[in-house]
Amino acid sequence: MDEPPRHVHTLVIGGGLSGLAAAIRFRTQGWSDFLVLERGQDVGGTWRDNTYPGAACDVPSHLYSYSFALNPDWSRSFSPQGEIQAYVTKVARHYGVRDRHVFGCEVLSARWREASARWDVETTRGAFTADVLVGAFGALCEPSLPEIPGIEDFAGRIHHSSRWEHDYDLSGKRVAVIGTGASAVQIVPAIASQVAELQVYQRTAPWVLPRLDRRYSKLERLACRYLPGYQRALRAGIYWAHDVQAVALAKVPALLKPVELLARTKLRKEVADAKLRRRLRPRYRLGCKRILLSNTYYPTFNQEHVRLITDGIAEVREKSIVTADGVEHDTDVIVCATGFHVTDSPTYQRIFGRDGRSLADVFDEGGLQVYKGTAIAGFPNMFLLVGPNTGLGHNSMIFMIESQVNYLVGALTAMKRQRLRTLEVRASAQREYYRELQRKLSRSVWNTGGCSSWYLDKHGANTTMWPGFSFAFRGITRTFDIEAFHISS
Ligand code: N01
Repeated sequence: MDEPPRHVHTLVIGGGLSGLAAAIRFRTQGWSDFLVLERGQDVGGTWRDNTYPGAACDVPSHLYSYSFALNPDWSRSFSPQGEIQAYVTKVARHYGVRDRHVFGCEVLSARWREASARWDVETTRGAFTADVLVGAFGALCEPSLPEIPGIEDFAGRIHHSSRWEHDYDLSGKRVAVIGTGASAVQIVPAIASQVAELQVYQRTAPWVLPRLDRRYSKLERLACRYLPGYQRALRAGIYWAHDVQAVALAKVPALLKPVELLARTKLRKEVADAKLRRRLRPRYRLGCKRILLSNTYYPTFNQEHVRLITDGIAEVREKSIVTADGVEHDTDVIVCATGFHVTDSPTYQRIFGRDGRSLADVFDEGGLQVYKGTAIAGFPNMFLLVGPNTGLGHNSMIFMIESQVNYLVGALTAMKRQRLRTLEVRASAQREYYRELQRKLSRSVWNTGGCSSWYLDKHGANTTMWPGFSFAFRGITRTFDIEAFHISS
C-alpha cells in the first residue's frame, strides 16, 4: 500500500501466519478498518525468512494449513519451505488482504496514550494511531547470534540459519555449523555434499526420530480435491493422533521409554562408529527439547569430511574456531543455527503500556504473564497472537493461531457492540491463569526432563509452551470472557 491511512481501528504488527489469519478473519467479519504493518516485503513471516537449504516443516502438511484454506495440492506429507510460502502468499491473495498490508514497515515504538485511549505507533514508514494494537510479531523471528569471544573478527562469512545468503556459494568451503536444533538438523545433511569440510558444533545432542515423509500420489491428491470429506477426515486423523500421542508422552513418563529406545536403535543403525554414536547420544529425557525428525542427519556423520565437534567453542579467530581442548579448526564460513530470541524478544522493548512501562520491563519484573497468551494487564486494547505459553511441541501452531484469532475477534466484537473505549485484562485473572499454567508445567517433561531449552525464561519458568491438549486451548478461547477484563466506555 503506497499511502496507507494514518489512523485505523486495529493495527496488526506482523504479516506472518498469525497476522495473516487475523487479517483474513477481519475481512470475513466485514471489517476493513485495519492495517497490517510488516517489516519484510511479503507475507509469510518465518516461512518467508527461513530459506536455508533443507528447510521444511516437521508438522504434516494437511495439519499445517489454515482450516479455512485446506490445500489438496500438498506434494509431500511434510512440506518444504518453498511450498508453504507459496501456499501462504496464495491464501493472502485469495482473501484479498494484501492491500491491507504495509510492507517494508518496521515498528520502532508503540505507546498507549491514556488521554486519547489510542496507540501511537512510530514506524520506518511514518506514524500511525490505532484504537487497538495486535502484536502478531511471532516468537521465532529475531535471530539469536552466539556471543563467542573474537567472533566479530572472523574474516569469513557468518550466516544465521534464518538469514541465508543464497548468492554465496558454499562449494569447496570449510563450513562450521553451530547448533544442533531443528534448523541445523535440516541444514547439515542438505549442505554436506557441497562443502569441502563440515564441522558440526554440538553443545547438546538432540533426540532424533524417523521422519515419515513421502510424496503424495496423484490419486491421493485427487481424493483430497474431489472426494467429499476426505481431506477433512485425513486432517482430523492426523490432528488427533498428534495431540493424544504427544500429551500422553508428556504426562506418562513410562511411555517415553519405548520411544527413546526407537531413537537409540535408529542411531545404532545409522551411525557405524560406536565412539561417534556415544557422542551423538542425548543425555536428557526425550521431549524436554523439541524432538527432531530426520532420516538423513545421523548418516551424514558417516562421511569422512563431516566432523562432530563436542568440545565447547572457546574463541573465534580470523580464519578459525578454537575449541576448549585448544584445537584450532580452520573455517571459511560459520552457519549459526543458534535459534531465536524468544522469551527476550527485542520487540518487547518497543511496546509501552500504561505508565510508560515497556513490555520488556513488565516481563522482566513479573515473568511473561499473559492471559490466554493474548492479553496483558497494564496494556489496554492490546492483544498478542502466538504470545507466551501458546507454543506446541507436538501439533500445528496454526491450530493455536486460529484459536487466538477467534478470541481476539470476540474481544473486538464486544468492543464494537458495547461501544467500549478500553478493554484491559484484570491483574487478578492474569495472575490466577499464570499460576495454574505454571503448576501444570512444573510437572511436564519440558521442566523436569534434565535439559535447558529456550522454552524456559531466565528465571527458569516455562513461558513458552502450552501444557496440554491443543483442543483445551481452543476451549478457553472459544468465547471472549469479558468478565476477566476491566472495561470503560
Ligand atoms: O534453534 P534452537 P532452531 N554455542 O534454539 C545451539 C522451529 N523450527 O533454529 O541445545 C553453541 O532449537 C543450541 O545448543 P543447546 C522449532 O520450533 C521448526 O534449530 O542450547 N551452541 C541448539 O543446539 C524449533 O524448536 C522447524 O545446548 C549454541 C541450537 O544452537 C525452533 O524453530 C524447523 C550456542 C539452537 O537450537 C528453533 O529451532 C526449524 C552457542 N553459543 C526450526 N547458542 C520445522 O520444521 C545456541 N546453540 C517446523
